[in-house]
Amino acid sequence: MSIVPKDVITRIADLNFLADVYQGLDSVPKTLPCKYFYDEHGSWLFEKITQLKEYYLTNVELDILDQNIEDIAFQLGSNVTIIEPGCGAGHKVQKILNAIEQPKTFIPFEISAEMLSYSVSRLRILFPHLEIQPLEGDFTNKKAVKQIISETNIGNSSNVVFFPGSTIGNFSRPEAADILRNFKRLSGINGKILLGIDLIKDKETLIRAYDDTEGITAEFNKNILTRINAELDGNFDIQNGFKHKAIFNENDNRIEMHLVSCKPQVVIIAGKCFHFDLLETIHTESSHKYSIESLTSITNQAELTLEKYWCDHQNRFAICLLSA
Ligand code: AVJ
Repeated sequence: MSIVPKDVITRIADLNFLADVYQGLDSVPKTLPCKYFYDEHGSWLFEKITQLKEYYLTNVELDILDQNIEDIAFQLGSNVTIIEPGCGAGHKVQKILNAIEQPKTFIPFEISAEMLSYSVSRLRILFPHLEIQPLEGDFTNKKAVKQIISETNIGNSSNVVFFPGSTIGNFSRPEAADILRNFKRLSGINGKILLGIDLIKDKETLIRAYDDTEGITAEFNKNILTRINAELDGNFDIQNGFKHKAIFNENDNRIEMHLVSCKPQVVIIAGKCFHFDLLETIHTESSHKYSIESLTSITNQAELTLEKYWCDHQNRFAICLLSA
């Protein structure tokens, strides 16, 4: 880090980003954390992805919610507090808040301050009588979760942790079990977790969902390089240097997104050089796919019980109700 030019890195957020990028690109094989896809442009690209025909996940999950909303609301009970880690704009929770009887409080838990204030303002207009208590923070951080529990009285009520969208898929299976353990703490006494998972299906459908014909996912993947160039004084050749690739890793039942180097090349980031061989890849994201059985092994590890789940007719996606 000593070689970072003085005037280049000015913000703490940039420093964390830089440290993660250096660590990832010094690893063998090279990696970059997928959370850095989501700056303003990346979040917008992801919104575009959710509207692609090939990316079935979002629409199928919204349909499952719509088709089963009465039963889901019944299972969640009345007068509950809903916590949504990584809530984004809050479009999915809107359906839940509409359906349950007298929701008590909504707690959006979000790492991006801009996204958090946007979704809070939006939901305050839609639900003027609902109490909204925004929490800014990283739900993967155990310490942050502990602090929230000790500073609020979340732990003493019955809450629902809502975690839709297959976000859990971005984590390895041991990490996923850890996150569910954290959520169990957040859910309080007799707490519940409503979790969206993408189900294992044929390889072709999965790869199409992560390598669309319009190239939006490719642009989303490359956005991490665009950010490194803009924010960390990098010189990636975005146009011709790297190609988007999606593969299905059958051993781990996960889609992997990679950026493949089209040539032997050296890239400089804030003064530090990284060498890439021809066809060397940067692994940028994993998206784990589940069966109900493989989910059960994770919920067992987190000492949670799978109470009920709702699927679409083609078994593409499932919304699962877990209880503490
Ligand atoms: C937002 C993590 C659920 O893994 O399917 C979409 C992100 N990556 N296309 C996913 C994503 C490529 C998405 N999640």
